[in-house]
Amino acid sequence: MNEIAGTRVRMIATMPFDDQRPGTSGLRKKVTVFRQPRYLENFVQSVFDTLALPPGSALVLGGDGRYYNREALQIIIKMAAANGIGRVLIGRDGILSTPAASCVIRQHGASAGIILSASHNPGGPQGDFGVKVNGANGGPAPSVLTEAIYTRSRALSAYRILDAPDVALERLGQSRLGEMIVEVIDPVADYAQLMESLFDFTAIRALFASRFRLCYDAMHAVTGPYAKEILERRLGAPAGSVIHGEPRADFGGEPPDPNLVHAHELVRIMNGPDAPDFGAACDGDGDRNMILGRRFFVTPSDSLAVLAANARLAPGYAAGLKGVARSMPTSQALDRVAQQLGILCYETPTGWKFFGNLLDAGMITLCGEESFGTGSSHLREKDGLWAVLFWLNLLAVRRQPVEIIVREHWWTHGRHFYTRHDYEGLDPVVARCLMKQLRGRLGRLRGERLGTRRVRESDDFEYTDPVDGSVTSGQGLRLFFEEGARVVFRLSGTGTEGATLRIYLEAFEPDPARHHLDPQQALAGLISVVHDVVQLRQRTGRHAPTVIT
Ligand code: VG1
Ligand code: CO
Repeated sequence: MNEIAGTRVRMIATMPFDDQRPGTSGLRKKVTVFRQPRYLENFVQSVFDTLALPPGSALVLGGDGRYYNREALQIIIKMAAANGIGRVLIGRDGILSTPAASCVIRQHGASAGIILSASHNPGGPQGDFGVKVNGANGGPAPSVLTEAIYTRSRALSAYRILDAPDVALERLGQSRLGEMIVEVIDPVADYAQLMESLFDFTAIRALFASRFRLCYDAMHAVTGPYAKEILERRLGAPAGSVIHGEPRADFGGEPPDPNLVHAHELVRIMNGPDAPDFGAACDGDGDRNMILGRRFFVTPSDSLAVLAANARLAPGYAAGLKGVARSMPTSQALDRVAQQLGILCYETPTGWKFFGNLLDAGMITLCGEESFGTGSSHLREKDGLWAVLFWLNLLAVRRQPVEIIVREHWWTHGRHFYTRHDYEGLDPVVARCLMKQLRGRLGRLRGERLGTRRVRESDDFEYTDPVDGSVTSGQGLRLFFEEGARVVFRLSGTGTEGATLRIYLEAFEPDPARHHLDPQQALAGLISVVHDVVQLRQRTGRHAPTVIT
């Protein structure tokens, strides 16, 4: 046993676990799973072994404040010290939103980061927990690395931890743990400064000084302190503009998921008689966003396209966009903007990690996903508050209602009707079998007429990264119909219970006379086609999706 400055490094024998394969966004499991003896330790040691950081490296640590955040952090801090990390930067009280962690890694030149979050999944003792690993660029570890971590986790026989008391995380400043420096930092400062450098805060302050009103729902999650500092203190939004701004370990008992179902109070306010001009919400760890106008919902795919089309209005993007990217299931509204701007639009698999190379190589400036994720080259995670500030900047310049801005966008570019139907909690065997059989039929479906539409093309999405040439296959089954309509089937990689089937539906409508339609109505034909083609009811016993977004 080694002695480090009076504290002992202990090697603890562990048994490998076989279920520590990270999914779309880190390792996500029930809290009860993470609290099993040696479970967290096993994964974290696998991370340290795989990263193999040079001794003395700096590591950023923080989480979304959910149940088990603090206990897990104390374990990770002691393991970092025992694994030769030179310095850890930790958000006060163990708090860092996912985008803020990305920001801190980049600004402080850290070699890596570990973010504790299960994003928008429920919190509390019976809820979910998660561990994400980010690299020196501030972005999620690429698949090769997460696979290597998984391989290591199945072979590990011992982990290293410092025998030391817990570290105080309440006060800013430096302390020592063995030979490692522990630096507790303000979780908001670096991030808020970055936002000020990108957007026209003077114009947004002037907007708030007029009669403009905002309702921002932090969903009792990590963005509360960020939103209060930036929106209320720095930008002058009236006190109370931020609702549910106190972070809680169980997010107030509801999933911190910014959609029309879970952000119900915000939705009620925005649909009410005296609705504010602008509504927004972010998720548990602050990387997702939902944008609302008065009695108007902006789909994430449209939001991304509108931001791309208006990017020059924000000082940080005044020079124009180098290129853009969207995850494959995200609607093709962005592609039309890119075409008009004369820039390339890349199509990547689901998950933010696939944008990292394109951003690092300077090939894209803006990117996003249909799942309420939007971001840019300013850091390497999707960024909820950033999207809200981008919209505020746009509204401050254009001084038009959100709804008018989106309708004008449709008028110019045409409307991509879009919806996602999720079937949650399916029997994993049934879900896998459904996908397998559809995959087997893809070729035969080509040219066939389904309902009123003909299948023009079909495939199983495979991505070749244009930067490093790596190939990622099996990323979603696609049916392309005539006139740009499309259906995509994929299984979720973030759930912790059963399997979730996601069905993404899209149809293009150039005719402004039809732009007022409800997406469920406009897509009704495609929806019924989908049910028939995979015999959804017969196989799953479900008559309707669990969640529609
Ligand atoms: C979901 C979304 C995906 C997103 C991921 C992580 O993944 O569909 O677009 O990148 O969540 O977001 P899946 O595999 O369940 O479809 V977050 O805010 O949970 O970090
Ligand atoms: Co999230």
